[in-house]
Amino acid sequence: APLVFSGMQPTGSLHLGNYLGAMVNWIEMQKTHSCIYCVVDLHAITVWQEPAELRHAIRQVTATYIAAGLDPKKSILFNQSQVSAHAELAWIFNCVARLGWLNRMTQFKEKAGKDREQASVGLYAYPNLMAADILAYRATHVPVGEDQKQHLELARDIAQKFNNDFNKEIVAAGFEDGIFFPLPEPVITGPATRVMSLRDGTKKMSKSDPSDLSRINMTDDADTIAKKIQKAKTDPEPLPSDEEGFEGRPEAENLVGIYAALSGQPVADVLKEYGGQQFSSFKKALAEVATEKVGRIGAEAAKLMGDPAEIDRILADGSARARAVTEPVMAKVKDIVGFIRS
Ligand code: AQP
Repeated sequence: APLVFSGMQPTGSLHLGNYLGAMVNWIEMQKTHSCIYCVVDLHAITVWQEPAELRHAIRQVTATYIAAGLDPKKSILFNQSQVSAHAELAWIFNCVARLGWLNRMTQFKEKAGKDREQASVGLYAYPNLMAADILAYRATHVPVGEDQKQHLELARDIAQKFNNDFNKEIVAAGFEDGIFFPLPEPVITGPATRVMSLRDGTKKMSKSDPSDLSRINMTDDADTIAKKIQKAKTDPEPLPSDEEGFEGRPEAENLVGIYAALSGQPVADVLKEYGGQQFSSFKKALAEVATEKVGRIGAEAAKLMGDPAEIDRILADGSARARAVTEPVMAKVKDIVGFIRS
């Protein structure tokens, strides 16, 4: 049966890119699929996190998920470090994945920066942990933004290599088609699979961008959102009247794309309405839709943050349900690999 898995890092508060790129699909898929959604705290520490801030961010991300429409009764919602299968399977995958595969990962190159010698080993092995996140549940569908496409391909390669390397044991364990791990499919759909920085239309909107003006956080209030949109980089030309007019104008394309996604309209319709107008009037309309959507989610998340013990309880409950799924998978994995267990 299809099973959905996805996660986000508690490296700060979530932003509009996380929301439009992935979370909108998470919420939608709950209607038709069994879903498991994770706050990936083990991933977060691949770069330094202040412990008190990490603890706060785990709760904040959880609250934002719920405020955006994730139903913790229906879906499994938990934080990664409470389910040991993630780290255990990641180790096994460290021994399945090849150095050459990881050397090709562009996100590591971007995040490690120039001083690669100083990057953590965890940052390098990050994609193996991500493969473990998905495959510990033998999940089949992974709703993510565009930027995660390469990591998903690696997860498929790992699943395939594990199935091949251990074919004999997998068949002996009763999987006659030799498929123990399914090859997980990326679900990269929706109107905004790659939301760009408000300060630079060629860079993706990101939690780790040093400029807070580059992103709209899901915790921003109406004034902050309006200010960030007003300050968003644009060019001096009026809005184009069709999508071809975006050529060489990444900032214009990004702002119109965000507006279209938030208002649930095709980009062409937005351009029909605003084509030929100045950015000043368009930005007012954009601030309004953004405030409406983000403001509602932010306010609800803030309310939930008033009761951290309840958030911790939800995560504990989700973790217990997650462990119930991973335990039989890990028992099989250990048998297949040749470990002894009691
Ligand atoms: N700009 C974006 N547009 C569309 N989707 C995006 N995602 C992230 N940025 C955009 C999607 O959000 C999910 C969670 O991402 P993550 O928190 O695991 O880490 P990330 O992709 O590295 O996101 P950030 O914001 O850039 O975090 P930092 O700066 O901490 O690395 C994923 O599905 C991702 O595709």
